[in-house]
Amino acid sequence: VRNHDELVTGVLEGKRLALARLLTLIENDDPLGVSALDHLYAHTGHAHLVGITGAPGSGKSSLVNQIALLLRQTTGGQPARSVGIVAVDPTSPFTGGAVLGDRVRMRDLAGDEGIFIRSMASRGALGGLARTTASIVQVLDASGFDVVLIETVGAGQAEIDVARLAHTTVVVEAPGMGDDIQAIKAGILEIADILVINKADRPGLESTVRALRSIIELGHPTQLQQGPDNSPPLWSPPVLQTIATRSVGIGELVKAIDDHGQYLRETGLWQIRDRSRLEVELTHHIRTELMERWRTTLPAGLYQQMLDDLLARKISPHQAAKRLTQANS
Ligand SMILES: Nc1nc2c(ncn2[C@@H]2O[C@H](COP(=O)(O)OP(=O)(O)OP(=O)(O)O)[C@@H](O)[C@H]2O)c(=O)[nH]1
Ligand SMILES: [Mg+2]
Repeated sequence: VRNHDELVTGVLEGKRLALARLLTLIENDDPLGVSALDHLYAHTGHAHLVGITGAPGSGKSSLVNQIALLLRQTTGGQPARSVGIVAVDPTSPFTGGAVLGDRVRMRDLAGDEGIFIRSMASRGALGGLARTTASIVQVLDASGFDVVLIETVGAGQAEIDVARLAHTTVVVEAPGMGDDIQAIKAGILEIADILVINKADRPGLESTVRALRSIIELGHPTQLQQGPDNSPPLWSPPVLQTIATRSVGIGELVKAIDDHGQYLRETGLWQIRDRSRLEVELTHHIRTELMERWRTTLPAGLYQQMLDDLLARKISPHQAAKRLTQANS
């Protein structure tokens, strides 16, 4: 894959080599990647973007593998779907057999043309984790994958931002984590459309189920199934149980993901979520553009001078910012 057109055509045709090449260009902030993205953008907007987030080791990768395997089959009246997978900063690999005990099925996943897996290290994301992930997801979307699964470790704001890229966010917990309600990050629960307690074969399941259900009920009273007046019915996040290593509960999880997608489309929330996501992206690009323009016109030395003055308490940060932004206008 040499030039721009070849890259764009290759991605639109779902060619793996072109896909891999473009994703690398994007991760490296290469201008060729940016211009290819510009051309691909018109072809995005079809994939169901599903975020899978949760504490380290809760079984996200195992679940992603299982979900992908099931989506490749015709299930519950749904046709087989192609699946793009983005794993952000994975500590456990998707390929190599360690994730799935069943090596035969792992081989199926690795050799399946309808599945594309991309792992990215957050440290390597030059343009910021959320933005680089957004671009990678756009490429997979344009390439025609029906579902894009995005795995992130739910730890900080960056991961929550990544989760916000998704139409549907699945938060994965494991038994024991729910014992201490304080330990459950409110921010993570806030973004959950579906809650999964994986490792349901482990002790402590009941108390985790209870803890999560009570938190959900606080945020989503069951009496409020219908919102005020003509507003769409509210979505109450289901609390599901899975054993990823034994393929238990995966059908219910995939059904919940499909149901949520259908709910978003029927209520018009799909569009609303897309719009607010795109607004965040637009604002980011504007900020970057303006900063770059501002830097190039800044008088030499003024920035360092202002920093020195700040340090010496001669000027406040607010005053310094004013001086710096007015210097070039
Ligand atoms: N007992 C049990 N073990 C599981 C289950 N699901 C996953 N595991 C194991 O838990 C470990 C972690 O699983 P992963 O799928 O790598 O978890 P992860 O959340 O992706 O981990 P990170 O990406 O490192 O945050 C592996 O050893 C899995 O085999 C389950 O349902 N039951
Ligand atoms: Mg993982």
